Amino acid sequence: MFKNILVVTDNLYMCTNFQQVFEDLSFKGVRISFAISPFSDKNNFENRLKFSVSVYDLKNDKHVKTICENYDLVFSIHCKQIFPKELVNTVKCINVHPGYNPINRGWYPQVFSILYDIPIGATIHEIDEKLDHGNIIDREFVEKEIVDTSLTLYNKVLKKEIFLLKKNLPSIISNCYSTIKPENEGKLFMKNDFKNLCEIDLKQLTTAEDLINKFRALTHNDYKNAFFIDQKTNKKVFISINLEYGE
Ligand code: 0FX
Repeated sequence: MFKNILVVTDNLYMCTNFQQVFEDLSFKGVRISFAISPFSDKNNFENRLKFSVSVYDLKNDKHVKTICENYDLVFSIHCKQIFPKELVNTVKCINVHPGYNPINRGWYPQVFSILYDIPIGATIHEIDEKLDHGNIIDREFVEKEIVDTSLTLYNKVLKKEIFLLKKNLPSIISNCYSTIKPENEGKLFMKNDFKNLCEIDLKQLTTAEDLINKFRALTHNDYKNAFFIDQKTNKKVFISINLEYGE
């Protein structure tokens, strides 16, 4: 049984849900602490969570040493920093990933799932030295519909992550879970792959289907993702798309 758990996160919604799942399962004699990376704002987290969080910079050796000395299980719940090898080789580290490993490794999996028509889901896995790569504890697909945009598909993935956490947290904390090895190296998309998608070339020939899928993949709430440059004003013009089923 793990006794001292640290959750490192940069996602308030997932952090709140993790905390709720943990509380509902009422583990006896298990201490849990929460931390954010330097990418997040401590005041913002503490005001919303009503408890204190530490700030750990996983690029700082002293911070990593502190984690290694004080915790026996560390979760990455959408932490924006990569766990360094000193950490993953010293303490059991587990990641909750908004994609189905190994086919959706890396950044913004639902974006690439829509764009390249790849299946999508969520995964809980052990962290090794490579990104979204370690042995898989559990994973499930979510259903993608033709009217899904990045936002609606992302929301389904987060729901699946919470479902998987409820299902697997007892065996993970009791250290009696089993794992499977990812079948292959899968696909890995990085933040730059996303950035490179955003500018639409007005002269590029494509099919209507591919263009609609690109707009679906880049429509996420108020984020200004897809854009083209207006020839007259030289200004960026941002684009998002709305889809709904008819009768
Ligand atoms: O926390 P998170 O949901 O997840 C991301 C990565 O996808 C994940 O693989 C990694 N483990 C984690 C640490 O970071 O990311 P987010 O909250 O920054 O963004 C959520 C979604 O919002 C994203 O999937 C796509 C969308 N988005 C985000 C930004 C910043 C956009 O469409 N445009 C943006 O500029």
